Amino acid sequence: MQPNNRRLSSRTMAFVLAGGRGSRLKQLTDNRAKPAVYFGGKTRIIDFALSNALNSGIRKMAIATQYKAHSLIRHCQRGWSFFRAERNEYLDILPASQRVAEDKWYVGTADAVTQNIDIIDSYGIEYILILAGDHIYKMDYELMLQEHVETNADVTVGCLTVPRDEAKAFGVMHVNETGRITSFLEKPADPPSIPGDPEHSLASMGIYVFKWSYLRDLLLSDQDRESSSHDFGGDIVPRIVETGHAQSHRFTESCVRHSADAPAYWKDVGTLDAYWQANIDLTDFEPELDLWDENWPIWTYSESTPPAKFVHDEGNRRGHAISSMVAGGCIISGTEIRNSLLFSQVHTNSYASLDQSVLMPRVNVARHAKLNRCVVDRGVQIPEGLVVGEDRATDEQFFEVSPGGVTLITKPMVDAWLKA
Ligand code: ADQ
Ligand code: ADP
Repeated sequence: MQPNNRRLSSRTMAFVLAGGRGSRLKQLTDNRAKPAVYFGGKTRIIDFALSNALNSGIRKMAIATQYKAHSLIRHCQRGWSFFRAERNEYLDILPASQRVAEDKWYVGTADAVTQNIDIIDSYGIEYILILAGDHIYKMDYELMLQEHVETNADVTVGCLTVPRDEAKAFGVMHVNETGRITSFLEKPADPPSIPGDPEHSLASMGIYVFKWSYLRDLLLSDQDRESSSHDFGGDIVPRIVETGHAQSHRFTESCVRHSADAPAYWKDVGTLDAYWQANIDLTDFEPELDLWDENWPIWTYSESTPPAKFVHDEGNRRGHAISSMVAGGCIISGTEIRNSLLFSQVHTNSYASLDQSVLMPRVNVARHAKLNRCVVDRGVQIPEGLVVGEDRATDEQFFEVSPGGVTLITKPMVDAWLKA
């Protein structure tokens, strides 16, 4: 890459859409937006998009929030407050606050940008990169910006190949040999496949690059269109595709991977099963998602904690964890832990065991508890003797069990179990 090309990122802002609920994550998003859900033992989902932007050289960011935004806002304020206006760096949190009309929250993703046009204007940027705050991946956006400029496109859409039977959840496109998008269907019931590859479709990642002056005009004209749902995938992108000026950018060209032959990693951890699997995959001998890469760190807010501690209990049972990730502040006393992921400040006690489970911060596991294939929400006190993951019918009585057999445990569920 030419050193001067890197300057595109310095003329760009990242606008992160973080307002959606993510209802397929069940009770995990009862109190927090999907981008604020914990992932990977230390971070939250939104940290991936923000870290990609930062590592790509972008120093101006805004985060549009709406649904249950409190813990998301708190996290961003604590972890992402190092931007300095005197160095021309900004990070603004933009809650839906009915800035344009008194009766309008953010109606759709495009409307979240429209309602903040004046703030974006004040950044003095040339390009805007629209990101979703709810995907796990590593990507150098500078390469996408370069393709946008080199192909003289009005919009550039990040895309990747997905199995055709999963493509219903995405915007699906066809492209020509130069990467121009020739058709775009938002969440089609019967997704078209890639020509010559009937098993796969080319899906939009929901991330877009525009020249700001161009998008600004388009949004203002879209604002009054009765028929528009003011959504990028539903309205804005299909309109530009019709003009022939929409470009695709393949994720494989711009992903950051730890070895050239490693697959490109991108996950929408939108369901309980996908969320659990992506977390547990990190306990693999060599995980596909490399969180150890010093050249592409995932930044986050983390509490100041002492190191994790493993202790023999008084009966000389060894607290130990095998093929697991254990964050700072945890105390593992006489517990056997396998293939699990423990966020900070988790305390576990004698005779307990954890297998293939994800425990969010400040969970406490009392004696004789046994958890298998569980996701435990922040702060839950697992009572003495609770056994989950051995008998599906019993688990379903009190907890949320996914189609793939993963059990979600939250505080109200444990309260109900205690009362029964
Ligand atoms: P979806 O992800 O289904 O499809 P959407 O629900 O609009 O689209 O969410 C996109 C992003 O915007 C998410 O990060 C969400 O949190 C956020 N968001 C949703 N509504 C918002 C609002 N009113 N205000 C602020 N933020 C909001 C999109 C594209 C598809 C593409 C997939 C890829 O429309 O074409 O294939 O992303 O996942
Ligand atoms: P985090 O997402 O940081 O783990 P919590 O699990 O503590 O945060 O809670 C998520 C969000 O849910 C909080 O930021 C708070 O806004 C809201 N919340 C949690 N418990 C309650 C409650 N009892 N009443 C109202 N809001 C709550």
